Amino acid sequence: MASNTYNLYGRANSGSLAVQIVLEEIGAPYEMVWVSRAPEEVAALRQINPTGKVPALVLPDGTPVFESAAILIHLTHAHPAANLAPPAGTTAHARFLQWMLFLSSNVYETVLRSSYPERYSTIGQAAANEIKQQAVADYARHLELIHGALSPYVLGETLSAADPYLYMLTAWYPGDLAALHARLPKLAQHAELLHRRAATVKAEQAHTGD
Ligand SMILES: N[C@@H](CCC(=O)N[C@@H](CS)C(=O)NCC(=O)O)C(=O)O
Repeated sequence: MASNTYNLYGRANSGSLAVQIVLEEIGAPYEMVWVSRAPEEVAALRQINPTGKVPALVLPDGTPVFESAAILIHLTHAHPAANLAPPAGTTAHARFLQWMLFLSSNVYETVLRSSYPERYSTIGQAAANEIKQQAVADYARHLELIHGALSPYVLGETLSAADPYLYMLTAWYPGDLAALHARLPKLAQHAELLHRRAATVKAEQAHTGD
């Protein structure tokens, strides 16, 4: 009998959190495969995801998929009954794709630039401080932009896969998160709404530690 179970490759406090929340929201069966930063575990992960990063999702038919936005968008298509995205081809779906790609290519990018600033210069650590400062400023600017759209969710009244994604990325903000929430109250309300959901609670329990 064919399996209907997903395998989610993740690491505590990493991008696998949003995918796990969405799998929980859907109610799809999945197993977590925790990958540490140990070189042998990262080498094994490269068999699934050649970039050596998490998250990666192995679909029930055995196909591995990487890139968080692609995984999340795929899950909304594979499980339409969960209603985590508007129907494909509609204007509302165009808006959904816009924010998914914005989160992936802008917000997630600033997470990585602020977490690994030494990778963004040929002089490594020597430039890390300035690169990180600029990344944190860009991070806040991107969150400010999406804040303007929140009502209370990214797409309005209905939760979508963009919401756990935004929730995860906002929580990682490396500046003063309390000050950011005070300045962007709809972002604080969004975090509160998402934090209370049973799917988030369950995924966050699994995602503690490193
Ligand atoms: N564009 C990728 C980024 C994934 C990514 O950078 N993941 C981080 C964890 S949040 C990672 O694995 N970092 C390890 C490294 O860069 O060495 C995605 O959206 O899935």
